Amino acid sequence: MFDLDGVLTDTAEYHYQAWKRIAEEYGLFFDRNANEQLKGVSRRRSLDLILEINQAGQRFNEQEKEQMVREKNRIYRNLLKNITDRDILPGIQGFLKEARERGILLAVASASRNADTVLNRLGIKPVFDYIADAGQIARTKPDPEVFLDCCRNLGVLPHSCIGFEDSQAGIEAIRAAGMRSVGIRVKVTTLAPDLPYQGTEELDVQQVLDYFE
Ligand code: B16
Ligand code: MG
Repeated sequence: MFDLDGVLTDTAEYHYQAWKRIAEEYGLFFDRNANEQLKGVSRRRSLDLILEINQAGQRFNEQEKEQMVREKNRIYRNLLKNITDRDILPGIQGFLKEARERGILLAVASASRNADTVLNRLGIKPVFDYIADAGQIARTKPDPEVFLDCCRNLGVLPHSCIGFEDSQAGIEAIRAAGMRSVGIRVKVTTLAPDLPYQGTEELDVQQVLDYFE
């Protein structure tokens, strides 16, 4: 099961640029370090984290917060127009192809409501047996809900699944689901991935399978 942003492609930069514009517009502090905390968490939770960092939770009413989230998504979706299959991270296409040839079921477990658009633009949607719909997932990572949803829809038990993640929240979600985790350049603060890699170009199907055998 694959996370999208940071594992299949790197949309984190676009998320960052969109939030940065919102932060500037509303006079809030936001930098790349703060952006790390936003990886893998939902759009609304991302805004709440930015407001927490700024101790500004009370400064905006609910309507304003909804407006900020809407605006951020509009900016982000505009940036997504730049994405093509050249944005698939190195090694990913070969890795997915080999896994598929070996009959391994593949799913996308992303917190992004834009996952479908991104996968379409990357041209890799048909590779997957199931793509979770973030709009139907109530609890964001580190809650295991999105991974358990994938297990249910693939008809497999969590302990026989491997999750690929780049975020700390994602690694915690995989662990909470009862699955094994592969980390892609995870900035570990609490829980380390079972099998860490420094980049997608290092991924090797046989090595991953041997490790979790
Ligand atoms: P959207 P992932 C996550 O994707 C991003 O890492 C996170 O930064 C973003 O806030 C979240 O998707 C929601 O995205 O605004 O498009 O619904 O890493 O879970 O694939
Ligand atoms: Mg991610």
